[in-house]
Amino acid sequence: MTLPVVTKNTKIRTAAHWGVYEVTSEPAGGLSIKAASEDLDPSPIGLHMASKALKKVRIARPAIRKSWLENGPGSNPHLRGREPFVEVEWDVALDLLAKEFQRVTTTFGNEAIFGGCYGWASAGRFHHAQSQVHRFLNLIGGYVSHVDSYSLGAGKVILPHVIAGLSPLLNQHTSWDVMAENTELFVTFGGIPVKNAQISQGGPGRHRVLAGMRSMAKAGTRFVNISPVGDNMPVDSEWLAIRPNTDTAMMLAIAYVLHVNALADFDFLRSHCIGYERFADYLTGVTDGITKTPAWASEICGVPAERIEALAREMASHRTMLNISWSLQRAVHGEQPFWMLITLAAMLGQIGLSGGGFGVGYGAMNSVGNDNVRFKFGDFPQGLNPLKTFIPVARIADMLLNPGSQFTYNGKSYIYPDIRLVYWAGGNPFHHHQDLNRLLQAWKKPETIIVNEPYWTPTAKLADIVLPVTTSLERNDIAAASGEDFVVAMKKVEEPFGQSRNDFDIFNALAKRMDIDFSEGLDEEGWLRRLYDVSRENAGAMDIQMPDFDDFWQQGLFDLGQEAKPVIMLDDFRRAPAKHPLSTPSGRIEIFSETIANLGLPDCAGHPTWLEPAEWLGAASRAKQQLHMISDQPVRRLHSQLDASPHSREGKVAGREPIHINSADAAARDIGDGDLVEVFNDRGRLISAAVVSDAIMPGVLRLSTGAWFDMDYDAGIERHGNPNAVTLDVPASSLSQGCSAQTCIVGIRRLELKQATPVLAFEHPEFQK
Ligand SMILES: Nc1nc2c(c(=O)[nH]1)N[C@H]1C(S)=C(S)[C@@H](COP(=O)(O)OP(=O)(O)OC[C@H]3O[C@@H](n4cnc5c(=O)[nH]c(N)nc54)[C@H](O)[C@@H]3O)O[C@H]1N2
Ligand SMILES: Nc1nc2c(c(=O)[nH]1)N[C@H]1C(S)=C(S)[C@@H](COP(=O)(O)OP(=O)(O)OC[C@H]3O[C@@H](n4cnc5c(=O)[nH]c(N)nc54)[C@H](O)[C@@H]3O)O[C@H]1N2
Ligand SMILES: [Mo]
Repeated sequence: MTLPVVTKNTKIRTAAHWGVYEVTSEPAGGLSIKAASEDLDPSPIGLHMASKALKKVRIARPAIRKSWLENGPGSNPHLRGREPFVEVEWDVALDLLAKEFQRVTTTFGNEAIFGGCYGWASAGRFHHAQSQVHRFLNLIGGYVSHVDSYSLGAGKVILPHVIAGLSPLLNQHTSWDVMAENTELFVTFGGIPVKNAQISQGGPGRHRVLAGMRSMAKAGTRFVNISPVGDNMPVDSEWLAIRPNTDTAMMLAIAYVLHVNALADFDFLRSHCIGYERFADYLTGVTDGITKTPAWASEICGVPAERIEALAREMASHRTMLNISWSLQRAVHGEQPFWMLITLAAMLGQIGLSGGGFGVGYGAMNSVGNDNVRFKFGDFPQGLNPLKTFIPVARIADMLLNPGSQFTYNGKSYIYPDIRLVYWAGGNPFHHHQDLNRLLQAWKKPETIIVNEPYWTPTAKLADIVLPVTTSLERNDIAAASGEDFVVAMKKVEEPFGQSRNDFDIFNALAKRMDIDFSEGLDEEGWLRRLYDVSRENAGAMDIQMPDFDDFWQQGLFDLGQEAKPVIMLDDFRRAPAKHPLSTPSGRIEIFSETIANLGLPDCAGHPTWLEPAEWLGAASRAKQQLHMISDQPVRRLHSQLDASPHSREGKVAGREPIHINSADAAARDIGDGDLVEVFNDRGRLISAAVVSDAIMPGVLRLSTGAWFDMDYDAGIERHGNPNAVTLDVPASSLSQGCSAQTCIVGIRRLELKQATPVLAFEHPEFQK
């Protein structure tokens, strides 16, 4: 390694999914962290990356579950998470692992390996855990992979049928400055939660969403927030409280008003769209006998009919931008609100005009609405997977529980494989998956579960073999995120904790034992230079002159700059639809999709449709005292990452992740602010603490994700407030098989202090000496 070693007292930069930071290695030991000076609205999340509290939850040595070590793979799988680990030397762990891969691949074939391990891991293009594990598994003959994300399942599958692929769309969202200049009315389904815009995958450079929104407000844009919660807007706005999962009904009624009053832009619908007539027949009830009037919608969604009617007229008479948050498609029938929003924008006829049209996810991440040049940094090559077997990401429990059974995805049929070995690196399924009690059952099926992790997360505790991994502060890397400002030299600032190793070194050592060339003879520095040089060449082709590697490494940061001309989504298509057709089958916006109609699916018709979710406030099956629980992204961390940090813990109430409840609902249940509560349904039970608030509508609860899952196995109750102890694990539809976490009905009751056992989430597992 010839990269200069960072000495004490020097300031270096690093990047995380929540921002770019300046780290100083203090002469007295320890690190101090400040936000990068270029960032005017930094996130506090990253200031705590090096905190002592996080060190306390680090994994120091490779560890193997007792039964697995003593009796081999598949032994006592029901004891995962409940019996001691035995700490072993690296060589012992790696030898056992190499032998286990040999056994599984020769006995069952590579189809028995699930390596579709989803997760965000850390920023950095080289030490990217997913790329590392996938490269290794590809080299040993392949693995069962996943498609799509928990973020966007239903949305990602429906968008290409209707308008365009998700990435091309996200990369051309009309920028904040264009909206500040032109947008008169901004209507958002699901708010613009700036807490979410703290994050961009790979590292946001400058946080811009707050400034963007403020500049719009200053320029006179009016905001309407349609959402079950009222505190997810950073500027003054009108709040229309809507029952969760019912937005499609409200949008249909707006469309109905536009249609019957001839306020729709029929020219645009003819020139740029197909299938409007079929959809109009549905609006007016020709197809199903139900006219989608504001009165009809109001019964479903709870927004007053007069306000729906008036809002439709306001939209039609102003330059209007419609926005939808990703959470709306993380629900049963999640395709419908996305498709319907685009249909509504098409009816308003402002798509491709400055400041009009639609956005799918302003406020979901910092990158959406940036006008930074879109630049592709080099990837660590994963190689090719010889196997084609995959699952839609959120079908993990289904796959493990039902090997050999059939599922459909985007119009085709597939079979779930029979998984014997699971390898997870860079994700936390016992944070991210729904109905974790069901996942616990499914988790008993594989014979071997391997987890690479820096921390004793719930997933690590539930593994057979746990390998300790470095954090990004303990290695050299380069950060670059799509749509963000900076390429950052992430220099190593501290030594690896305990015996932890880089994922790269782990896979390299394993590969050597299996006679496979993983590294191509390159070490960390060699790979960084290679990735950088490829990227520099890409940049050169776009007329961006990046310095050579050594200068870049010394400077520590490269600013990619902004687009020269204003970014307006689909302006080319609007101007010349024949010359710039969309990637849909017709080249136009498909309000009716022949492709989807021909699939004949029961849960996704050929045009946007109101379909009752499996669970919702209007369901006949709902008991009166039950409420709709939404589980949004947490303010004080990214998912489950850094949950043990002081910043995240300050947000807890009585040590539990708090649940927000409307004051009327709280009073009806004798729940006071700060009281411990039990949240329950047929799927599970959890302990939380109440925050009584009128920023949430009656009938709805909000419990943010990411509290480390802390199951009391004997009592059958989750103690820390992880919403996935009670969420629903069913697909959004048979089209997308997407995650539907936001569809969830629960009961809630006050809990006496003595009924609540202490939280053990941040304790180490038991070790056998
Ligand atoms: N109920 C409900 N559930 C949800 C959602 C919801 O809205 N509601 N949202 C979903 C969404 S959108 C998402 S994206 C998922 C997020 O789910 P995940 O991406 O699984 O969540 P993270 O907490 O980011 O997990 C990343 C893990 O990688 C580890 N890690 C970090 N760096 C490294 C590294 O270098 N190497 C290795 N080996 N590991 C590393 C971290 O310690 C952490 O445990 O959650 C989903 N779950
Ligand atoms: N601080 C922080 N930021 C993050 C993350 C994080 O973990 N922490 N995660 C990142 C990731 S991976 C992702 S995918 C994005 C996700 O971004 P989103 O999916 O947009 O985020 P959420 O916070 O789940 O939901 C946004 C808003 O939608 C509202 N909402 C929920 N259900 C409904 C509904 O049925 N109708 C309406 N109208 N509104 C509804 C919620 O009240 C919430 O305020 O966030 C990213 N940003
Ligand atoms: Mo996500």
